[in-house]
Amino acid sequence: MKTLTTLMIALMLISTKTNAQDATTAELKVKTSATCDMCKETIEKNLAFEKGIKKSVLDVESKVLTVTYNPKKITPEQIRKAVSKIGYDADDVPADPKGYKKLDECCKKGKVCTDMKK
Ligand SMILES: [Cu+2]
Repeated sequence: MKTLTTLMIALMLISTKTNAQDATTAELKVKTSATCDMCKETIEKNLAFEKGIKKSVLDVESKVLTVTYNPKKITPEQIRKAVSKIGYDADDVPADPKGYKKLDECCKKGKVCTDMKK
């Protein structure tokens, strides 16, 4: 019985430690309306200035933006809003018209940059 108690305490300590590490780092995947490498650059650069965001990587192919962030400093809603402000859809948050207007012509929805180069 004593062994079991010791084991349980040990397990509790281990899980507390893991939780403490996870508390400042979380990952969020956001579906965006990005279309090309320029969109990728725009989004990643802009998000780098956002407080609480540690890293953001956009996969152009799937349009999914993976954000590594500190949940104590920023919420998923705020991250989606930040992406919208840049001019892109973020999951169910539509692109902010002001940000969208500033985007390069080829980065606007429904357009493909490779078509513009032809
Ligand atoms: Cu683009």
